[in-house]
Amino acid sequence: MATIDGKTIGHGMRFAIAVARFNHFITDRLLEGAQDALVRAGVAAADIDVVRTPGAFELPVVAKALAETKRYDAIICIGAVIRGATAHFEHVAGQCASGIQQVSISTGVPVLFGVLTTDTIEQAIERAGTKAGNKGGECALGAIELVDVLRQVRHLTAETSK
Ligand code: INI
Repeated sequence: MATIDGKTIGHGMRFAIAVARFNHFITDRLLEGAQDALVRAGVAAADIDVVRTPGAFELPVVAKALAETKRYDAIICIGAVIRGATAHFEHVAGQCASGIQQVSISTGVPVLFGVLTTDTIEQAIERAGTKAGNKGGECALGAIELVDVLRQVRHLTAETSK
């Protein structure tokens, strides 16, 4: 029985971070958390590209374009969708989440969901570097782990098909 576990060692890996400008007070903190986590895990700063989108709704199309370049080991999507008085929240959050998942599955490039979906601004602040940590940083470490896991799984498939 084999167990495949990903490590969070990022040496030599290359990442793109797509970050929404909407609610930038929050997304800037998440971006900082993600960049800091990547660099502390051994990723070279020169191997991290940042691309801005207007809002979270546009993250999937940009993630797809980035994935198709084949330049990156993974794409990290960062946004903050905060509930307002209308149903807009549901549309933006839902389409963003399913779009990101679709891009990841259709391209085979890991695309991480570092998008906060909260009821209040306070909840978003808590997750952007205050009492509930920094979800951007957590997402970045998840990206490194997933790259490692997928490398191992893809290698295993090639070996066993011989
Ligand atoms: N975009 C966000 O990233 N977060 C939000 O909370 C948000 N709300 O609530 O409206 C939001 N809307 C903009 C949306 O992502 C698109 O940029 C816009 O609809 C144009 O397509």
